[in-house]
Amino acid sequence: MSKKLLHAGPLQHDEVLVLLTSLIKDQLLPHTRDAKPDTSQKQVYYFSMEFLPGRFIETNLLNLDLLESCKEILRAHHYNPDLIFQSELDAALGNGGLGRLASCFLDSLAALDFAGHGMGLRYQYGLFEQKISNSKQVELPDKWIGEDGYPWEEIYSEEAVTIQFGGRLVSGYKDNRLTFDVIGPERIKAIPYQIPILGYHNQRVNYLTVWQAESIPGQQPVEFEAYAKVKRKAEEITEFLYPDDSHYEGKVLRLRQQYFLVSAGLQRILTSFFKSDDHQIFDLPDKLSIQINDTHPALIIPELMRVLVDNYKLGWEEAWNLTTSVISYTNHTLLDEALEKWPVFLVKEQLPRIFLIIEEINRRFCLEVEYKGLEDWESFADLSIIYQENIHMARLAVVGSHTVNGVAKLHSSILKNQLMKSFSTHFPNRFTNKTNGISHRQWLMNANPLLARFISELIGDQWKTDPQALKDLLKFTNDPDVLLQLSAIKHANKIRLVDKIKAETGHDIFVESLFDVQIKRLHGYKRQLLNLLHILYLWDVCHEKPEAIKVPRTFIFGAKAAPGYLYAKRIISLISSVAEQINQDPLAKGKLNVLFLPNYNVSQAEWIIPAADISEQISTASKEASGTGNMKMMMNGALTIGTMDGANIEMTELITTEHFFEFGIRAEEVLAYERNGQYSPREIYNQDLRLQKVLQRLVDGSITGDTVAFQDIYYSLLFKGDEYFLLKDFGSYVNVQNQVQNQFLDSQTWQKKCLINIAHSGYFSSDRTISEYATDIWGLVP
Ligand code: GPU
Repeated sequence: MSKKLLHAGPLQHDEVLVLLTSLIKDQLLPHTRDAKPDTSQKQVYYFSMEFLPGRFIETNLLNLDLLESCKEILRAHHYNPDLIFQSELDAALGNGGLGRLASCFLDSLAALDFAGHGMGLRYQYGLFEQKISNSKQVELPDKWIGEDGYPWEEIYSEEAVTIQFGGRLVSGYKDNRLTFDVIGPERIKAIPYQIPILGYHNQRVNYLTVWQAESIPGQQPVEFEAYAKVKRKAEEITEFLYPDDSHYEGKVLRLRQQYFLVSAGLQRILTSFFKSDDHQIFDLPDKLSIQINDTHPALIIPELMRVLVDNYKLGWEEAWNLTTSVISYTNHTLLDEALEKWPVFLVKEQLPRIFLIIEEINRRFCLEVEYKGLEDWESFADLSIIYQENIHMARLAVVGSHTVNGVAKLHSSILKNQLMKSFSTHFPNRFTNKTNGISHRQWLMNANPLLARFISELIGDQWKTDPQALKDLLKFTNDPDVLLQLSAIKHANKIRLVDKIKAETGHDIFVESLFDVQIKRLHGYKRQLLNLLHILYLWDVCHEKPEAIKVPRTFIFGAKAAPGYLYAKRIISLISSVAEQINQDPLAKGKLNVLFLPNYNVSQAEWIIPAADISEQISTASKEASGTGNMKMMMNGALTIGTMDGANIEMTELITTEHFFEFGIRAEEVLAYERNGQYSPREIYNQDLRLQKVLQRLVDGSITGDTVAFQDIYYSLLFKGDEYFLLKDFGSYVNVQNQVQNQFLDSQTWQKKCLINIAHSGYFSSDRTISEYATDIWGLVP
């Protein structure tokens, strides 16, 4: 136990947390059923370079059915449970949607009583902490592991494995087989740490295993400098998370991270598999499924082949059948800049045997296609896994998996019918859709206890284990009392947020205003800039026709930009600068308030989402694979303003467009413009006076007093083609935003729409998503 607890007197918040954590970990876990994994059940491993669990204390208490009683006891002893829970560190081993999805999936796997585990990396530094200084993003290291380690994890030093990089490949011939030996490889130790993932009221315990790299003692050269270098080179593998979201960087360290994860993870899985005496290698597909979260862990395909062929001496065909039966791949983006392509020379140098296997996979695949006739393919250029000195990881992942899925209907359909058309023609049954989901335990029960309690008062507790039962709320759509209470809950959540923001930033927010929220990573395609253009427009209205602003609004932004993504950082500067000007403009007072909340993360999201009135999901159609923030806000009774993109489309199918603020051009139109190059932002600009005024503000000095300050952004829209079609969608966005304010005036109708949104949000529980993966991809029996 922590040394800190040895003082006399009342316990500090973090000390109470230490006690609660140890209580859960040490006392409760050994009594739960699967403290030792039951290997007769098929095991699923979710391989991901990112996990974004946030804090565990409330989740674990909730799952153990101790949350309410624990809160009561704390209150009885004059502790504020919220303050205690908030003293837990927020583990940010991920960037955004992809990592958070992985964590929601682990939560659902355990809740549905599947043996489904996570495999990831234990980065010493998670996603950077963001500060805003002089309107600019500043990145600070996120040292999330405390002095006493991380309270939820357990180290298993004795189960460390060795990972090999580099070396010289020597082929030979033995027992009628080709053999491959790597001479003089660099060897690095991988140490597993396990974080328990508890099921909801079902006593299940699964694990998230995260690996840490260390140098191997005894191997190091004795000379100090050489020793330090070797140690450094090993440890740097798990030193930090690459802060890029949906963007790929061909850095050798990232490649080493990826191989380190798959090689370590696979060794652990196979060791545990063979612990059961009756398990034979050919049983693998019956006992094991591996899901890869985007292509980041796609090297598991050649790695499993290497192990089966070189270590277990299987023939290529046998090994290939096992590999493709075990592995399946989820694609999370169509954006070209996010599709990983590893330079051949890097892979050859770092992983010589793996490279050879990829070449062989590719050789056989190309032959197979050629044999069938090349007609579906333009040329080898669009089918070869290795092309122009690059390894196309998405192609490798498709060829080496039995199932490939996208994460929302539209995305899966573009993936199948456009981006990977030739592949889906060749493998007609391989492509499928699994629309994303979110954990309703985390995002409704934990984040919004007031709403959760109210829902249970109305329809009982069934929705907690069967979220689609939220539909029972539809009975109350015309009940004025219920709608009034719903509005009171939103109000209380808004006060909770306002107080917190006041305490942390000193900023005053008008609670009665409409809270208009855009929280997500900063990306050109997510179009935070379009939101800002609308704000600039409203600012003009404040000056020219103030009576047109009928509803005061608070715009809330939260977003981190990848440190190397300069355009995204410029938009953060712009938002912060505009916020500063508007918030001190007397003519905007009581009408417009703009906030950029620094350091957006999972814990912040838990405060903001229950307080949102409007959820901004305004990506350029076809660019957002799914989105999951859209689902979280819907479930918490916000109305969505959005384009027909990602899961927004399914949302409107559930609730009808009457309960959704739709705007903007459709995906087909965007894709057509991209093909024919005929989009002209200039033309739109010339015809829209509002737009002219708004864009002039970027270069007339009215934001910072400096006319060149935002010239680059102005240029990107007017002279550099407006890649994300902001000007094209500006008019319809402004119009629909105007409908938003008109409808907000009629509180009862508004609340009715909120209720309808909540009632249909059960479909977006990750329990539904995971059930679909389980049945359709992993072949699990519920
Ligand atoms: N996404 Br690829 C990430 O967050 N990071 C990535 O590296 C890649 C995708 C997101 C998608 O942008 C988002 O639309 C989706 O909802 C999420 O993955 C989960 O599927």
